[in-house]
Amino acid sequence: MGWRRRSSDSDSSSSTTTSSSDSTTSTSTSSMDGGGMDGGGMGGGMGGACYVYPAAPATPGRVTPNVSYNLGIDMNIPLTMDDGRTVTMWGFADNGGNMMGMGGGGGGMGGGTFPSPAMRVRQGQIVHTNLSVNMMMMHTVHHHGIEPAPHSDGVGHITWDVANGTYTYQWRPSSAGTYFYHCHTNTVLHAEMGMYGALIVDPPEGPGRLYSNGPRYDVEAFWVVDEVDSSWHTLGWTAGTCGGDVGLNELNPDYFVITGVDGSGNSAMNLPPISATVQRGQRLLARYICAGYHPQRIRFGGLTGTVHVSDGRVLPRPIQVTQLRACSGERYDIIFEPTSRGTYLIETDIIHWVTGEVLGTTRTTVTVV
Ligand SMILES: [Cu+2]
Repeated sequence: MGWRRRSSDSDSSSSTTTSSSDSTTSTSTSSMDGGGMDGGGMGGGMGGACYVYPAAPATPGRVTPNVSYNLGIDMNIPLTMDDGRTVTMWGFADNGGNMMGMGGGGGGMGGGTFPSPAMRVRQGQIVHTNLSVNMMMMHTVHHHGIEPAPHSDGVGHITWDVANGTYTYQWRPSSAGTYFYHCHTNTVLHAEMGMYGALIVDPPEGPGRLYSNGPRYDVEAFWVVDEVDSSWHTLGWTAGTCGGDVGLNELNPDYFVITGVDGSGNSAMNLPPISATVQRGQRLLARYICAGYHPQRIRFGGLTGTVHVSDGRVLPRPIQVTQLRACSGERYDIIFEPTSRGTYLIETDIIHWVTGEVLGTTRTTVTVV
């Protein structure tokens, strides 16, 4: 199913064949250089020369959902950094679904935010994510850690990319915890550009417990930590996939963000952006997502937390931690029960995966009253 891009720009006579049984499409190469910049910069709206755009198929096995999200694309989301500079992010827009905000960064003209709005569903519900793309470009929604049928998995090149039209990803979460969703087309670039959001799976009884018969919590915090290499943020959506080398093997981040806010603390204007306040005796559930590419180390500023769930699966035994290391795509559900008043600094170091150098640090706080 789906589409395949040509093997190289120079393969000018190639034909592209869909593998689904219903259509076969041949294309000829346009005269455009498909070297990755044909998206025309930040907006990236024009099509990639090496792509074909089949219509979105019907979702196999489609049934009536319990919950639906209707997503569009926004590739012009301004994010203001600590130093006053604005970097363009991409994201999903909630075009009528029942999504909740995440307190993210800038809002784009197309209604998108960075991070994209969070999805929140209950274990066992049938969910439809309807992604509409109408701009001669391709994107997907991959619900990371969920296990749908292959045609609803949203992994570009392997399952369905959405070009012109609307495709419904049908899925049903089987395990409560913290997940995230992201675009999986030209993933190295599109995820870096910000095309992701949190995905919370509550137990069937709803929020307030981490999982069925699991620990309760009173307050939630979303710690979604990422790095930004602003030199990537003028590329078009096909960059690097049509034969050109645009340097996507070199990620040199100059900004470090937590839940859509530059938390590098490199200006006097910086304030802890997404601070949580909890009363003594209450339980704080921190939903931590490593959304970057470099490894991270999150430190809890003197608080001790208990990890109950990792990557959407309950641990055999809870683990007490004062810090954690995480790699790309990992999630941890950590419960804090602070007993002393104070303000605790939650810092996440972004660590170069080869040299071990700390490239930057994001900061937020937990205030115990
Ligand atoms: Cu995308």
